Amino acid sequence: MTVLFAFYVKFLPDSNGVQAPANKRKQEKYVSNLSNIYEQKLLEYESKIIPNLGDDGNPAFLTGIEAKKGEESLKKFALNTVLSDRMPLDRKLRDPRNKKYLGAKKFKYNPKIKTSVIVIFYNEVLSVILRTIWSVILQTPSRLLQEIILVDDASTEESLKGLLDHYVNRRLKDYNIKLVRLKNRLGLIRARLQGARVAQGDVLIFLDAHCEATTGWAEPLLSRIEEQPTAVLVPIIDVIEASDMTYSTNGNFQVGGFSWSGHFTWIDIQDERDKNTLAPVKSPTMAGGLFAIDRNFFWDIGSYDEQMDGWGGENLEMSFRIWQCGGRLETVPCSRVGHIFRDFHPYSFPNNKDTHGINTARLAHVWMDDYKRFFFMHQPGLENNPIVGDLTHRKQLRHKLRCKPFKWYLDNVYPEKFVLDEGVFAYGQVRTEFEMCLDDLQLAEDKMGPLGLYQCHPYLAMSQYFSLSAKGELRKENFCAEVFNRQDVELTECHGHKREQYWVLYRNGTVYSPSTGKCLSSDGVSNGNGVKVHKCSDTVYQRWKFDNVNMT
Ligand code: UD2
Ligand code: MN
Repeated sequence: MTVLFAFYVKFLPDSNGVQAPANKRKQEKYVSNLSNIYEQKLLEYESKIIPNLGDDGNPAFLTGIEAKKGEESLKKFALNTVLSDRMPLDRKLRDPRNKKYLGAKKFKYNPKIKTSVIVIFYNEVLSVILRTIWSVILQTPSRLLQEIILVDDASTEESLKGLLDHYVNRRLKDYNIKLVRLKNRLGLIRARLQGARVAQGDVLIFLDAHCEATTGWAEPLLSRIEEQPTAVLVPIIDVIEASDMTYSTNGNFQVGGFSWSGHFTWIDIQDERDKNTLAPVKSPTMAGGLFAIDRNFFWDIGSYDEQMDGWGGENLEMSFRIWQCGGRLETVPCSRVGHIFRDFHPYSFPNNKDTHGINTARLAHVWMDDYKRFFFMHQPGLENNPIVGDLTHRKQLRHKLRCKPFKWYLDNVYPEKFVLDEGVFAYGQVRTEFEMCLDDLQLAEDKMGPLGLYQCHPYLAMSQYFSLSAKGELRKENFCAEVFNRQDVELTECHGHKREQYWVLYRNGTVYSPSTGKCLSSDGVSNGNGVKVHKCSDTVYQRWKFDNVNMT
């Protein structure tokens, strides 16, 4: 193991945090005693591992008191840590790649470059981190693996200190593992940067500390970078269940999108031809945790925004930057890595800062040009807030790299993205003559619910922002007003096929539903309830006024 003194390395503290005595001989004895203690601990831990548990990625179960403890740990850490501790660290997984293509000659890769794999962690479970490392060691041909770099973002968890050092020294001594200990918690963005700074491989592959790499995962990533160093690649991210560690392959894979509120979303592949191919598929954004990038290109294109703190936003920042500044982002379907998706963050953030919001405000200012208006409609409090910090360096970077405008990105990389106020018939608040407005009634981003009516807000809030699209959809970002049972109007996922999601706006303010022959009506609807379609009548209840109308 190489321990990097450039950063802070805690020298084998004992579990009570007692410091070693100064005298050299005594110190050597102390270290050897301590090492024995860790070895004991490790042997005890290893003796409890249940052979073959979870093999092939099958669901794993414990029984009795351990099962109960496991369930409790799931509530506390969003992950069954007891189960993970009992599963072999080198568990075998099935080859998750699509068998249909495996024999094909052109999918035999033979890259000649090496990668550094960078795994950052803050208070993750030791067995989960070790399983991540073992999966990389076992699934990556050694000729392709320069090193594994572990970056500890100043974890406070005791098992991640001396015991982890000991494990790396003893059990992983035949592999090139570097352990970087950060003195203070820097957040995942700067932690990754520290890892990248010591990396020597031609390529950097970043992984979260709760992943499992599978057969042949690295070769197609490295091959593609060898052929096209400006391509940044994402494997298919399969799901490892947090409750029973099942490895589930995600059949019809998706690529990355984003919402105007600044969140990463999964989207279906748009081009039908891309669904059944093993060739890399264009991806507008990436989830952020698992990706491969040429090391020089990583630095040339501006690595990360070092002023981003904590968690969140860096993935969209990097995605937009890569595309706008001359790179490409692609998902590689025959490279697959499992990731434990957790229901909540098992760790807290210093000062409870909304780092996702602040980081996204930074990227919106730097990369999104005028389109940042949509993000700040969701987060008005961040628009002119000094908490967002100085942006000079990132703006200079954009200038220096002569990056393209965000509009170019939307038009060329993500043309499916619905822009709320472009190419639409009308947009904004939609009011009745009684100062009531259409309102999504705070519909969650992924659920359907009634299209409601609510007192108009004096300022424009996203819950009252609607567009009448070029296709005649009365819609939010991804949800469209659809008539059900010929009377109720629900917001549901847009399907793009008109039918009950088709609306026509007349000059007098009537909003007509051709599929039912009825009109959108506020008649008898009280504050906070759903609007209906009724037989068309020329009454005030069927007149709607959009803030902005583009009809001629
Ligand atoms: C997703 C990404 C994650 C990151 C994040 C946005 C995937 C699968 N995961 O969230 O990599 O891009 O979106 O920022 O794409 N960590 C630290 N220091 C901290 C907090 C976290 O080192 O202060 C580590 C953590 O131990 C983990 C990694 O950062 O290894 C990512 O954190 P996460 O797993 O909680 O994020 P996730 O998967 O929800
Ligand atoms: Mn993660």
